[in-house]
Amino acid sequence: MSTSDPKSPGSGTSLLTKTRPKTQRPPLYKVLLLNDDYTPMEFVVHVLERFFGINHQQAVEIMLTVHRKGLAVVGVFSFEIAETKVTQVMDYARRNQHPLQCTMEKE
Ligand code: TYC
Repeated sequence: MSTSDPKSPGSGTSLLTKTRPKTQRPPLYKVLLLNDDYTPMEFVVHVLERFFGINHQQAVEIMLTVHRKGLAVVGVFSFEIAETKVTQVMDYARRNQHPLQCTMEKE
C-alpha cells in the first residue's frame, strides 16, 4: 500500500486518500452435522474425533448439541476440505450402516 506524503512537493493539502488493496479471501464453508434418531451417540463422538481432530470432551459436547438442537457446525473450511470431510463422514456412516447426515453450507 502507498499513501502520498503530505510533505512532498505538490501535495500541499491535508486531504489524504488511503488506497485499500482488495485482498482476495477464499470463501469458507461450514460443515454441519445433523441429528437423527438412530445413529449411536458413541459413533458420532468417534466421527468428530476421527475426521475433525476434535478431542473427546469437545466431541461429546458437540454431539450433545446436535442431539438437542438438531444440528451444529463442526468446522469451517475451504470448499475442497469441506467437501472432503462431508464425503468421508457420509462414506464412513454408510459403511457402518448409520443414517448420520453431514452437509456443507457457504458461510
Ligand atoms: N440422536 C441420536 C441418539 O439419540 C444421537 C445423535 C447425535 C445422532 C448427533 C446424530 O449427528 C448426530 N442416538
